[in-house]
Amino acid sequence: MSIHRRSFLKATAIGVAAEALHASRLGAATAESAPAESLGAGAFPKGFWWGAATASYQLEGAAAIDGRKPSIWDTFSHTPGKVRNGDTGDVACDHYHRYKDDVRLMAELGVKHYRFSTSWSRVIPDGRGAVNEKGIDFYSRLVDELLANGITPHVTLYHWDLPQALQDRYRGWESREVADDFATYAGMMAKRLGDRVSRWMTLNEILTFTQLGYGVKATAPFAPGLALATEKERWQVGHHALLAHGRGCQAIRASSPRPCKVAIAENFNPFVPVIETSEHIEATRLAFTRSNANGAIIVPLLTGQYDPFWMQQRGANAPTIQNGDMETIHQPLDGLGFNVYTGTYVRAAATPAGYEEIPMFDKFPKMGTPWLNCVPESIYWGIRMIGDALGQRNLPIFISENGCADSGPTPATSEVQDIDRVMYLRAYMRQMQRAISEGRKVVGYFPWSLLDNFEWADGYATRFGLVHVDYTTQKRTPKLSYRWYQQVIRSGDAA
Ligand code: PNW
Repeated sequence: MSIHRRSFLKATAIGVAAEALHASRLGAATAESAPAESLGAGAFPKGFWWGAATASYQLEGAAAIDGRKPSIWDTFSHTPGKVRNGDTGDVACDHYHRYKDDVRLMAELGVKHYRFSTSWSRVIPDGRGAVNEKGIDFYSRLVDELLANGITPHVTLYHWDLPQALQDRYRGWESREVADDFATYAGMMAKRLGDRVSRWMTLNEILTFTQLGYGVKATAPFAPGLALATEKERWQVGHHALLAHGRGCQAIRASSPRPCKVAIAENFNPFVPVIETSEHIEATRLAFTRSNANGAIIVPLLTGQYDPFWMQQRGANAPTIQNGDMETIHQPLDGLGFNVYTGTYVRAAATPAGYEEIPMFDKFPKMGTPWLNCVPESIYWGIRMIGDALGQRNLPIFISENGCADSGPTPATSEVQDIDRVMYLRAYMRQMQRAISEGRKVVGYFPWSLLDNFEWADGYATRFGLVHVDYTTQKRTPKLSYRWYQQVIRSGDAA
């Protein structure tokens, strides 16, 4: 086994020399120092994707440059009172102009895979119709820069920044028409970049952008910030997003000049058994399919049917499904992106659903931001339940996002000692490795995020980056977690 090969190598003179060479190249350790950071027993599969993730509106900036028109997030962030401190994505990390520096940061980190999203309103400014060549050109240059640095692009086509023109035309995701417009956009991107990009994701986190964008009364936290009157309308919006995913998959495959792989990035709720006994594991399995978060999205995506228990519970509030919709939604997938931050503990209970969620409390350990309860087992159980609850044991899963906000001080001049993030990532990665060691098909890991960036309604005050960004000077400073992850990649690749 490769792990044996590695311990053997280390015991030899050649091994020591190789370690020293590695160390001096990275400049972070000496020949005498301890072996590179290891996540414990068990090797990572050969060719495991070590990556990093970002999204267009959160880092690009250049909001009104080279023909880009507003998205719903431009409108929302410019509406007083919607985003903390009145922050907007107008400049963000100015990645549009600094992408070469950022690719260099990735190369130094050692990642061979990069997940980013394309801004629909940069490439089709009115949402439908004319293509903006300057917008395409930016992504084309970015892809070339990545490839020149040995980094594989993984492109997400929708990370919440719908062209405002489509919101104005037919109220965005409230209309079925959005599925056709998304498919046209997705097909166009596959056609234009598909000679160099072969890994696609359709949408990011359907439940988040539909329920938080259209479904929270009074203080709607996410764009477009419309509180729809009924629960049925909210689930209908989700249904339209599922349709857009299905139509998008078809369009990508039909338009790509080369064979390509299509996935989606979802933050299904990774329920965790309170104690790992068979009764609580069974409760976890029930929660996994029956809960609101999963029954409405991941279940139909992967099985072609809304969860029957979930449908029955919705009653008259269930979404309206037209003939052929479920077939459209249920496209074969080449992989599943799992965005994982936190989880919900469950136990067996004599309730109609057969389980009970354990409520979280204020003092439960949290990471940097109030919603982020530290639940490392969530990554293990999420991966496991895609197999055990949905029968998808052969579907390759990659962690498309995992990370936390800083909770300590973030000095702008010296390295940020984000020991909290290191603790968090180490704990989650070990749980991912547990799943791998049990034979679950986990093919990659993309921490969120490469850089501090525009954290939606939290603005710039909440920082998720491995690299600190000083928004006044745009200076990038790798944090301790960046150095740590560099060592993990090195040790993972060597194993
Ligand atoms: C993700 N939750 O959203 C998004 O994909 C990123 O754009 C975002 O920056 C990142 O997480 C950090 O927030 C989430 O409530 C939103 O569990 C909410 C949750 C999880 C992820």
